[in-house]
Amino acid sequence: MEPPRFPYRHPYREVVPSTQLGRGRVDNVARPLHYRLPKLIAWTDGRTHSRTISRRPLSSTLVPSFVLRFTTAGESHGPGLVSILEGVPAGLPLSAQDVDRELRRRQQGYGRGRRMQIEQDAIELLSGVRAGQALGSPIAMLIRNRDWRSWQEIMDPAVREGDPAARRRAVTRPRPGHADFVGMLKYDREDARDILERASARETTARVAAGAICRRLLEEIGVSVGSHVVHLGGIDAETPAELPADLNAASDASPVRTLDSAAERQMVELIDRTKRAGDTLGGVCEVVCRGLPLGLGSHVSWDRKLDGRLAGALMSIPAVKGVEIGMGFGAARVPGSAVHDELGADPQRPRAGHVGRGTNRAGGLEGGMTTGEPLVLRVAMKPISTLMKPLGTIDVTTGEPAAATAERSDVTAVPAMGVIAEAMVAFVMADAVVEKFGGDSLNELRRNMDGYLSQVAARTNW
Ligand code: EPS
Repeated sequence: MEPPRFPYRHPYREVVPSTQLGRGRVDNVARPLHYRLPKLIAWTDGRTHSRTISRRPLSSTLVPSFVLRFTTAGESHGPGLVSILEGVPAGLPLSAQDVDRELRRRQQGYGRGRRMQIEQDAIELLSGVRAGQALGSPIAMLIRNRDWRSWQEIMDPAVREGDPAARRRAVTRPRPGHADFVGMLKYDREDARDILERASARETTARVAAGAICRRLLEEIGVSVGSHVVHLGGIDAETPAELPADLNAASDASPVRTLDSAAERQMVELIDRTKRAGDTLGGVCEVVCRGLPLGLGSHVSWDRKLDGRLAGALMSIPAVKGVEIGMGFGAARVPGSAVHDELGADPQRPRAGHVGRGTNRAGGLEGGMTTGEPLVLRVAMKPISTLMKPLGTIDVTTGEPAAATAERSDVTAVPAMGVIAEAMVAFVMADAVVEKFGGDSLNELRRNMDGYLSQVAARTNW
């Protein structure tokens, strides 16, 4: 695969409320949120600066998060999935449809198996939202598995008469590349189903639900997150010099979520051929986040750097094996003059500190902080490890050589992975926004962000 070509042009318009420009305001303080003490300090000459004292919450995710937290629960063929997101400012306009739209996007994509025809993912909002607005309390969502109907006997949480006989379809031939084998030994289980049900990528439904709420928060401050497939199973997609302003409208229109129609045809054919061969395919998605103000994240400590927070979040997606930021690995091959983005004054770019860079090889991050340029990340997924023409393994009941279990599965889930990657990026960036601007309510967050942007504007009024 060719190294990614940079720069792309990412057209977007910065939306800056008029209150942000030119004037400082006496906007005293954001009240402390659970984990931090944000303070916006106003000077008599109208300038403001913000100070933040952060304390890390006990995070239940892999990723160091500072204010937002989410956790998921649920097995692939159990009764349903649960997603709980905490730390969302009160007053965020929110409906179940906002989340369901994203869940539907995740279910699309050529190459999925029959399961996606069975499920019609939608949330039931259990808490944290009233009359279309977030309350600031934990938001709990339930997504029922329609396939549960066919699995009640096998997945029943209760002991059934005749157990363990009723559950004889035990999975004992672990799939190479899956969590099956190590999970069975580590958790002392005899049936790999006890592992694979939770290791299943079905769990990503609950992530997309949490990410959809984070996306709503970002939208409120003029930030968008989109993705497209740039590679699938050996086929590169041409990326246009200018990405469409509405990236997802363009990529979602393609069955493989790519912007290159010639590559799309080849990818679809390849998926068909691979299915006939009983094999699976991986690929690469690009995620782009536009409209971010400069200065989210921090250079001061390892766990506050956004590079690590983003890479950790993305690498936690099942089957993801690599993340590149900007030029990524390509930056290691060429001299610095071909890597770093030169700065020039640009009065049209208030969110980038009135600086234009011309190129965005850094992918929107310097020193672990946003530069105000679009955030550009590439995420690589390995092929799914359930092969209909199975690889060799052992039967753990006998230790004898065997063909690995071949359960119904997908040929590829790369198009869906882009949507999941968007959700994880939305979570990390929404966390960084609330970390920087604080606020128990959306109004408070907006005021703090306005004050910060006025301060930046005052410093860069060249
Ligand atoms: C998956 C196997 C397939 C996928 C599933 C992930 O499910 P099943 O075994 O029921 O056919 O469809 O993905 C989803 C259910 C989903 O919602 O994305 C696996 O083993 O990881």
